[in-house]
Amino acid sequence: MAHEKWQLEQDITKALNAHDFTLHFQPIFDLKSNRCIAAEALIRWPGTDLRPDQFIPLAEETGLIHTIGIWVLEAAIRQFFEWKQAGGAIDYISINLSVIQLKDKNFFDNLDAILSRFPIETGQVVLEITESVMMNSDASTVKKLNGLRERGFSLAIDDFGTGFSSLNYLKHLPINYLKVDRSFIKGVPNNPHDTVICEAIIQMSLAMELTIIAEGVEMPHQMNWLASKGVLCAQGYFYAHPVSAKDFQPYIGI
Ligand code: G
Ligand code: G
Ligand code: MN
Repeated sequence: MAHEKWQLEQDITKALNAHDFTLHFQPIFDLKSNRCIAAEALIRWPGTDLRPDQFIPLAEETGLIHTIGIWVLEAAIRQFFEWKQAGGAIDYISINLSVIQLKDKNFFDNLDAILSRFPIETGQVVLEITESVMMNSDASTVKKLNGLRERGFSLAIDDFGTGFSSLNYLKHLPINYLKVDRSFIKGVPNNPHDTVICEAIIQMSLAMELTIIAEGVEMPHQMNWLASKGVLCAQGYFYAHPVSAKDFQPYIGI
């Protein structure tokens, strides 16, 4: 096991040097117009069958996430910049950020360097952070999240609903979006528990002026229920799987 981890760490380092990683993009749809309005960038490792939930946790453990994470930010922001330049009809790009990345003292310098090369509207970038990490955030993390907001970025809580024991933290964090975890979306509208939880999350987000993005929408009845409750955005296999940059372009008219 220890050996496997060590091997994986070596392989990640090699893959970074060889530029082996790539990004896929999952369309995010507007429920009213039924059109693609945005994309979530998701890292892929071609030539292996490793999924990000297999190698991102190790990257977080070893610190390799700093290099991977900056690569993801640069690749996603560059792609968004190019799509905008080409006249793509895309409102924003959503990028997964590991909170550990914020602990790198060079993080903001690296980020500012990316923004100077690809001068996008930072208001059109959503940074997704998982809920469990948000809940445990210390004062210095909160300060850095505020630093991201000051630069204009929007912040989303990813996998919302899977890790909460207190909603108090929501009041103290500079959040704009909630991405409702697909484990709840799965059961609507047939499973009463999932449905009640989703209704509560929707009510709360309205009161707190947070925009909901429903994840993992696979069936038309889920989509219809969400639309009837006033949810504005959704992603999932019902609309589209994550696809390569080239295959994403038709979704935004280029
Ligand atoms: O699409 P998928 O199976 O690949 O993603 C699995 C998990 O990996 C998701 O929870 C997603 O948030 C995470 N993930 C995908 N891409 C990235 C990335 O670029 N950075 C981070 N930190 N997590 C990612
Ligand atoms: O945690 P995060 O939301 O970043 O995870 C995105 C993950 O969800 C990726 O692994 C992506 O491939 C996966 N995904 C996207 N849409 C669907 C869906 O409709 N159903 C399921 N089961 N997984 C999905
Ligand atoms: Mn995500």
